[in-house]
Amino acid sequence: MSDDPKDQLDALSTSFREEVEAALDEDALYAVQVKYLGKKGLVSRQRAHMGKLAPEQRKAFGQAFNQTKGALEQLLAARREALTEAARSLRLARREDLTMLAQRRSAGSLHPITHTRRRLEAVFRGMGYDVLDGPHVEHQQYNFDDLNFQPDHPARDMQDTFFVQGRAGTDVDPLVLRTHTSPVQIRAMLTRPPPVRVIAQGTVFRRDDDATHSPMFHQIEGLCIDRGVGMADLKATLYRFVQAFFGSDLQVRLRPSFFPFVEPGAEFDMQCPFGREPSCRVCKGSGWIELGGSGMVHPAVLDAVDIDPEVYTGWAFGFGIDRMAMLLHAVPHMRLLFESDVRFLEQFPC
Ligand code: FA5
Repeated sequence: MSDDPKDQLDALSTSFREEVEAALDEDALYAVQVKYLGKKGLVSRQRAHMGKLAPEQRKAFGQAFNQTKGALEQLLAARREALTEAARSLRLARREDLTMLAQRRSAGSLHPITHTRRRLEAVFRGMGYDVLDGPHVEHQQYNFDDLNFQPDHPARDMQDTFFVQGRAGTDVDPLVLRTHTSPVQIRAMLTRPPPVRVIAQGTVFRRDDDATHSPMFHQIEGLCIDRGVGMADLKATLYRFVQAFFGSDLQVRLRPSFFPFVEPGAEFDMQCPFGREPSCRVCKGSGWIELGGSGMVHPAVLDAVDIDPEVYTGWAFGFGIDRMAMLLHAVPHMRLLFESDVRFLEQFPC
């Protein structure tokens, strides 16, 4: 290399440019920066020549040094920006094709049964009830025996009930797919000392299949056990529930009925929220909608769970969540609720 400081500066400048071009990432570029422009870098050290130059040369060299250093710094900054941009493009290209058209993503929504169930639960939670669920595969004892179903009750027939294991009269503990949420009454009373105030909800199974009956459906059930509880409390609770759920002053009525685990037993109806139009699709002009079964817990059931019927009384009710959703949304066939057809489900923006 020539001894002339200006020539040396030019030579360093050339090799700097070559090395900057050759640097393919930020680390390599930084190494070039340190090598040439760092405190003790090759270019920085050229400044030392100033002291050795004659005064008339010193000024010209000083200017050339500053110009060269400025140009090299600019070059470095431009290369750094280009490398950062290239790295960003590479990252994006690896992740996604930016030229592809955006696709509409559907956010999904709650199933109408889930939506109805959650609303029902919220109403009863607000009244101080705990919400429970029980196993779908249930002991025959809890599903039938402890609920005072007689051994020859038709509901125990294989035509009505899915038996999972064993049958009455054999040694094997008979298990069934629960046919209603009422066995949760037994489970609640066996595990909680009175007073008991619970709601049981969930999936139940029967060998039914037509427009308004499905082999798998959902029920919600209320149970209250305390001293001095009577039918008036049951009716008042149902009335409060209907008001809270439907948001208007609709009446409820009880009609005598039979369920083995309540005495007296009653069907409960609510006034039709759509009035009493002869053409009403919901109540068919009667002005009343049948919701489910209810009644005072039978003393035999209290006996079965060791609660003294002389001290405690209680009421229970239960109804189908699917039927309620069908009534409210004018769903013509129950199967529609369980076929997972998006065209149907999209009509419920829950
Ligand atoms: C019962 O299941 C009683 N456990 C209810 C009860 C609880 C009475 C507490 C007294 C005290 P029932 O079999 O009527 O009752 O059924 C109750 C509701 O479930 C019916 O009103 C109906 O809405 C619904 N339901 C019954 N079978 C089906 C089915 N296959 N598909 C859809 N919903 C059904």
